[in-house]
Amino acid sequence: MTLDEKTIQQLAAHLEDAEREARAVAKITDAHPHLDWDDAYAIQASIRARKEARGSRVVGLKAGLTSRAKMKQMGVETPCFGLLFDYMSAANGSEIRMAELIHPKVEAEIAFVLKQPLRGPGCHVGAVLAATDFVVAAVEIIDSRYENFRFDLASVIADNTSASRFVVGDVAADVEGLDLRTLGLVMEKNGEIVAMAAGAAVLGHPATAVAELANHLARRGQEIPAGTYVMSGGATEAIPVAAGDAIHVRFQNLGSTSMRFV
Ligand code: OOG
Ligand code: MG
Repeated sequence: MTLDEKTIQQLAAHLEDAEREARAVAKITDAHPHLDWDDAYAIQASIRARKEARGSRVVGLKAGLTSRAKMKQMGVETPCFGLLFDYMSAANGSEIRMAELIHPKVEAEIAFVLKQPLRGPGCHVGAVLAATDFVVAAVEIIDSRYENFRFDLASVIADNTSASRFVVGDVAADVEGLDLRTLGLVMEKNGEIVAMAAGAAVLGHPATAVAELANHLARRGQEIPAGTYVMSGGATEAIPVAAGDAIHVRFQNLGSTSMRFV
């Protein structure tokens, strides 16, 4: 840690206000170049406290920067973890209002819903699969609060990993009999294919992202509770969207997920 409690709270307010007012700000490491990952997760926790005080609730967890495509696109090599709040959840097929967002991008993800808690250290793919109730298709709408969507790892963690909206598919699949590594997905924007991937794009197996989240939380004395919805991170690079765009992602075995930006 390099920051005092007051600075952490100030930076949390700064980033959360930027989100609520849908306006981009300079990345916080410009003014605080020594800010480390612990500072960044402390800022994220302070954002959580602010939202909970206003009545919002955490409804899931996310891993990000877990695929080569995403790491290369953002120039960051280490996965990050963030929080999904109730107001971020949008129904499959619904409209997403651009006026509430800054410069959104969409990414296709495989999401897990747990039936048992997961606790690190040493959490691995096998433990995740054993604890999984079912998997579902998901699309995350990320919206960095930073100008030009440019950041470093500490800045993006503090900004709750660009979390903004997410859409969950309606097919709940048992992991038994499903090879999540070869599960394919195809993303279309306005009827044209813009990205495609297989589950293995995410750390070799998307359950690895969930295991890494459990191991990350263990370092903070926490676990992933039973029942948690966890997004494993974009398998493809993120695709920018504008008002009028329709996104449709077809997942092998998991149905499809769509939304329209208005
Ligand atoms: C950070 C969030 C990354 C993912 O799935 O890789 C993320 C960003 O790229 O803005 O959610
Ligand atoms: Mg994501």
